[in-house]
Amino acid sequence: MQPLVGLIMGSVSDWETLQHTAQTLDRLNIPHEVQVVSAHRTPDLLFEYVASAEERGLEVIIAGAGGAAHLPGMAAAKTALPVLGIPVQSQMLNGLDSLLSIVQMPAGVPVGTLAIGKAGAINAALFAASILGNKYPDIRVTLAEFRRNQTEAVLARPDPREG
Ligand code: RP5
Repeated sequence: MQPLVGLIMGSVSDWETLQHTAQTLDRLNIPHEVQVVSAHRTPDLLFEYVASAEERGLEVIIAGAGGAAHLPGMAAAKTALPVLGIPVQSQMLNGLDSLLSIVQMPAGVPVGTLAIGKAGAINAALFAASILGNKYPDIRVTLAEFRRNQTEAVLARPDPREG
């Protein structure tokens, strides 16, 4: 199926976090592609990837990076597609560096910034589903089902002492 989401990350080391995005997209049946594209190590590839994203049929870009995490911001600079940024938890500063690098965009070039780490990785996929659900009824239905199951799972176990 034609990918609707482009999931990119600054390094293979980001996959440990970003795999949760891919798994959630799989769970929601959202076709996606995955690629390592580094803002610093492969800047030309980044520009080519993002500049051609729309004509290749991508409708959302999810970019995860850690440390001096310029990937989401630079991706947003090259496309008007929605770009969601996931701050990967860095070793030295626990991801606060990643978060601030991604969230503090200048007015005019937005990145939808998620939480640091696994929660942000999962929520980026759910956010993409919300965006795509406006156009694709199947995705809207699948997302509603995901939310319903989540609610039922919480209601089914009100007392945490019971397994
Ligand atoms: C960033 O630098 C990547 O997104 C990664 O989170 C971080 C470290 O990369 P590696 O040195 O592990 O390749 O560009």
